[in-house]
Amino acid sequence: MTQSDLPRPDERGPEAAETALAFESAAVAYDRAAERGDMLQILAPDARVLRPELLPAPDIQLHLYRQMRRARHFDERGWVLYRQGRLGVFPPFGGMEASQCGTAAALTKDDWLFPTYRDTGAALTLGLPIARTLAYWRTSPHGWHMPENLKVLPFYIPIATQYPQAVGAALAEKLRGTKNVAMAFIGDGGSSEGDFHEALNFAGALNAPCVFVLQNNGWAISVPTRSQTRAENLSLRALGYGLPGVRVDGNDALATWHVTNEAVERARRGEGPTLIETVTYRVKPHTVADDPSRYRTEADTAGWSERDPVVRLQTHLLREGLLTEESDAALQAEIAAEFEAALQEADGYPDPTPAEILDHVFAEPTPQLRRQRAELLEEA
Ligand SMILES: Cc1ncc(C[n+]2csc(CCOP(=O)(O)OP(=O)(O)O)c2C)c(N)n1
Ligand SMILES: [Mg+2]
Repeated sequence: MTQSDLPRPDERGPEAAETALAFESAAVAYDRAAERGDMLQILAPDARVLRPELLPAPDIQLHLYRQMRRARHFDERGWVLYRQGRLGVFPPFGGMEASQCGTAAALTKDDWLFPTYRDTGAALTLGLPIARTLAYWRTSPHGWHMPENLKVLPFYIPIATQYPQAVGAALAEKLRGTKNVAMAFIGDGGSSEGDFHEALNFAGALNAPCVFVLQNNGWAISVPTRSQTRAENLSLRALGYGLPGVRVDGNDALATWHVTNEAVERARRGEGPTLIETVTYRVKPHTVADDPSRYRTEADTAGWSERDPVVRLQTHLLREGLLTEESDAALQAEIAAEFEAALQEADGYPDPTPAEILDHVFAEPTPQLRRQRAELLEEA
């Protein structure tokens, strides 16, 4: 069934109600988690400080704000560039910056990051250059290589394969006797795949220094979290594998950083892996090519602008005097200039040639790849 075959949300019959299991919408689940206190929050959606004893140091708070602003800027410019035909497919992540930047900011450049297609914000936070990231979403080979000083894997498109691979990287670090960790991202949909469960078990059994981030953004393309699993609290899955499972407000960057920093420190001390569920929402379409009005109503998306992670931290920093209107404007201007310089760099990369698609698949090309390459070159 393709997306266009789906009934519009208002055309669904009574059977749709029967499939609604644990909660009515992601917003209801989020508010309930906040009320019950089974999701760590340091800042409330209106930026009130709920847990003053957990506030990170001011320089960390400012770092998180800067990274979220860089990510938000990329996301917004990404849309425009796509519309101008200057970017290929692009999975937007606007609204999920705290979930991505707050977690990735707990790593250093010696650690591994295994991002999905959704996690541009996490990769930028750890230092993936903007120009290469743009090249990746232009499907240019210039986006396929990671800088030498960075252990960020290319954005994974196949769902969940990155999880067991991250365990392998973490175990390699352990065997070498380093303190480095591997962080892997997955979505709510991906957490229903076998690879997710195998990775958690494998990491637990071998005490791998892994941090598993599960971004529960309410949707796996057109399938809401509530109907792809009966479970409401996905962090509890960790218990089945003997790991700590933590649930955190995925729109509160101070909270995502806090829990991730603790998990990273635990892994560095040799105390093994942690699963972190960030409760957030995919405000934007699945990709720039998706039309969410085919499968969700405005009622489902209502209320998420009041929970915006960037505005939440901005309000807090302004209140605390860590940011002023002027320093904020200067920061945003600096970020915009950084992006435009990177865009210029990416525009300067030569266009890929068709045969390049086969390069770098294996260190030594197989006979089949050599044959296909020759055929492509003949056609070109
Ligand atoms: C192994 C595999 N199966 C199916 C797909 C098709 N697919 C692409 S995105 C997606 C939904 C993933 O949802 P989720 O894990 O919640 O991540 P999100 O898009 O919300 O970030 C699916 C099923 C795929 N890319 N790989
Ligand atoms: Mg999802």
